[in-house]
Amino acid sequence: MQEFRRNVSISGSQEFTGISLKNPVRIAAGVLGVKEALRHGFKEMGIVRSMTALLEMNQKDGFDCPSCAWPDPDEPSRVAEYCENGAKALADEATTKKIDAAFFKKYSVEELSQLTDYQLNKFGRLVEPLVLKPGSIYYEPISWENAFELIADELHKLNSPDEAIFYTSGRSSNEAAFLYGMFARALGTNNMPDCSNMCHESSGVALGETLGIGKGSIKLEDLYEAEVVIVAGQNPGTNHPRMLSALEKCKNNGGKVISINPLEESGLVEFKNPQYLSGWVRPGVSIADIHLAVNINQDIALIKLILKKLAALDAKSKTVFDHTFLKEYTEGYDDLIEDIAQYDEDELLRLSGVNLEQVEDLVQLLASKSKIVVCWAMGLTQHKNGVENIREYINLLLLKGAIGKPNAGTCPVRGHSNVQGDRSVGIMHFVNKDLNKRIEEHLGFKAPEKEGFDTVDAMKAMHEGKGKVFMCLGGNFLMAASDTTYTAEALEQCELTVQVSTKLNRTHLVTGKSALILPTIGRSEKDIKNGKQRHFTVENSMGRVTQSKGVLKPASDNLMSEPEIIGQLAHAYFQGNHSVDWKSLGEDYELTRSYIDKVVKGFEGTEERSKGAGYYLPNNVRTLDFSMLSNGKAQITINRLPQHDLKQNEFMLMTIRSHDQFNTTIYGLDDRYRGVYNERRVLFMNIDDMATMNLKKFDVVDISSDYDGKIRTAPKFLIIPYNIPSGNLAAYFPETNVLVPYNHFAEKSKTPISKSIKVTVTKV
Ligand SMILES: Nc1nc2c(c(=O)[nH]1)N[C@H]1C(S)=C(S)[C@@H](COP(=O)(O)OP(=O)(O)OC[C@H]3O[C@@H](n4cnc5c(=O)[nH]c(N)nc54)[C@H](O)[C@@H]3O)O[C@H]1N2
Ligand SMILES: Nc1nc2c(c(=O)[nH]1)N[C@H]1C(S)=C(S)[C@@H](COP(=O)(O)OP(=O)(O)OC[C@H]3O[C@@H](n4cnc5c(=O)[nH]c(N)nc54)[C@H](O)[C@@H]3O)O[C@H]1N2
Ligand code: SF4
Ligand SMILES: [Mo]
Repeated sequence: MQEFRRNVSISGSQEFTGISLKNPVRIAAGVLGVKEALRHGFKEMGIVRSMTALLEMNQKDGFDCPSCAWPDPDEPSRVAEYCENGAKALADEATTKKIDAAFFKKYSVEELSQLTDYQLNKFGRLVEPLVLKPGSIYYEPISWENAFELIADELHKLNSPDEAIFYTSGRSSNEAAFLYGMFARALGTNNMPDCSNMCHESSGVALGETLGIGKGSIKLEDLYEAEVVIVAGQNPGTNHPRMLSALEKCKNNGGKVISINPLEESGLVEFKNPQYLSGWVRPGVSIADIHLAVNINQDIALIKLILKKLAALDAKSKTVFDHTFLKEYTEGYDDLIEDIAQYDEDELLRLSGVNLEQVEDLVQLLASKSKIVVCWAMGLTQHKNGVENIREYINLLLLKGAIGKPNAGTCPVRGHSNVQGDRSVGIMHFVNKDLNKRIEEHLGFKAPEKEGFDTVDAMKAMHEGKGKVFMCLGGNFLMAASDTTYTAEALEQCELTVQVSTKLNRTHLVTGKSALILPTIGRSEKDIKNGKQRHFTVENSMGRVTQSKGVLKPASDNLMSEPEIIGQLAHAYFQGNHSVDWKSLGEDYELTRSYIDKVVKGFEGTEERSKGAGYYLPNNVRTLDFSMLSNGKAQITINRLPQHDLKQNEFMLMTIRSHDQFNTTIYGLDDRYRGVYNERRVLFMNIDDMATMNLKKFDVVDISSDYDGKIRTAPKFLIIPYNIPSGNLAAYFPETNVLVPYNHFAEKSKTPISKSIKVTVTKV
């Protein structure tokens, strides 16, 4: 085991917690969902606080749900415009439990690191700024002023601004993200890795290359009357629960829903809508009309098979593909037809692992429909060929002319509630020349023109001692990034690590020589300055910008808002010698918005326009403008079949979320939609594979990966027999991140291969 400067554990306890199995709950939401939501809320924050907050969540004059980025309807219902997991996220943030300096005096980082992530999160909210000094194992209180001075000093000591790295997790507001990104640039670096590097970066790249914008094209309402909605590599019942209401509307209007997923995820199978009274009594509706149990990372084989079959039908009738659309708006059709001709249908079917009749059913359906939406998430992005996966689905949409018209198009379902907004307002490691020009014009400084580090490069730079100050605006970098051991070693190399956070996590415990925790105000809390309540703005998964205003009393009087933290830090660093008045911007969000308005294209008039239902940012796909692409056309692409080269004893492992977690924040130990209770160290396996391996239910195994001759092991997992295609395995993230090699990632997007890790399983 790696030796760390402080004697910390990078996993915490790996003891089993007392598993029990039940039949998976197939009906998502419904009565149980609401009950679960209230149970979590009442327990964590008390009845009054829960009800006050829940009634204002996702309402026009309230706050945006801190959980996922699924959009709210134009006219939110006054009751229950939230879901179970939104309520859990709220309860987790608005908990009345707190950890102060006395707590950290009692428990050292070494002791705390022995606990699980679940235990760490449960302690409650961080309520005062804390410092971990070189050589010490105890956090102690520090004043805000001294904290900013400490960071400014370390930044001044750097040989180059590129030794500083500024990570962002997607929960920050547009205002905070804008200031943060501008501060990094003012300092002189584009080192801005963000959680989307590990998330939808593959989508951004694929969409940018083919359609000219790295975002989806549909609006929420488009789903309601779509004829076919394909949900690929996504588990909405857990991760975007209210999406099921939109899919239900689609079905009520006669639309068909197709699930493409190695797992039959609950919610897509049966769903009860808690918003309607009828949802309390009638049986659940089955959402998915066809479920294709594709093998992990064989979507390209499956879509090629579908395209081949559609092309054969089109060759006869010329009505299956939209030839008028193809001619006018796309490039690459002939090459694609030539390319798919070379594949053997039986081989594609074998690779994809799906059932032929179901493929035929889907082909028949697609042949006659053109209002088609493809929704996807991490099941497509987190593979070596993540970009190509998405491009292949886009091919299907383009061939059908299902782009740039109502009820059709692309829907990458974003993760964190404002991950899309953060990117829009300037959190990016690459250079945008137009943005830089506007920065110079309106903020009066020259932004750097050298590309910065994304997540993978940031890890490498720190590991090599080239990244010395690592600041995180939210998130839990250690547990979110791949290759936990490597990432821990990387963090250790830093002079200073700084976490702007709401809750305790492992990145606070495995740190640079010095470390700071800067506690901040949560989404649901009132952000009051000089007696006036401030609000901020966010962008949802479909590109709509709205306001968000908290309603609860903050966890402590000693919290600082994110924009203010950045403003004060920039002020401490520049000491007033800069073209930007950072301190005022951090305090006055209206002033910040007036700069966003000028500096970021599409945000003009954001102050006024973000009120009420808000406004949509420009989207060239919606107006069929592909002028930014080669020959002004949307691009049909040629994508290769993935090469896995699995050895005989190797399986393909995907690392997924349970129903009781938000990324690295573990709310509880149950995954009731998969029937697992009170344990997270589980490995889902097909029963035939269990028989071949001579394994029984609850046998204990180690999981290992071997990349470039390096063996990485996640020890002690319980075998669970599960309905998963043979050869495929599933386990939870982040416990299995140790297995993901830091240097294996998607081509072009550098998203770690968290959904297709080659592993072996050994009984212990
Ligand atoms: N409650 C809750 N909500 C969340 C989150 C959370 O942790 N908890 N996280 C948020 C974030 S940041 C994100 S990015 C999203 C994540 O949302 P999802 O992407 O839904 O999350 P995952 O659990 O990673 O699920 C991936 C799904 O893809 C499937 N899959 C895996 N590999 C393949 C493949 O090769 N092909 C196909 N077709 N399917 C595959 C898996 O079986 C699984 O159903 O959710 C957001 N919302
Ligand atoms: N193996 C594997 N690895 C993965 C994935 C996977 O599917 N498999 N998914 C990847 C994906 S999609 C993502 S997005 C990343 C997630 O990576 P991150 O965004 O880095 O991780 P989170 O777990 O969302 O961050 C949780 C922490 O954020 C802080 N926080 C919460 N709310 C706020 C707030 O309002 N402000 C501030 N400042 N802090 C706050 C809390 O302290 C909390 O502990 O993980 C990635 N890693
Ligand atoms: S669907 Fe997502 S944004 Fe909407 S209430 Fe649920 S968790 Fe929150
Ligand atoms: Mo994500």
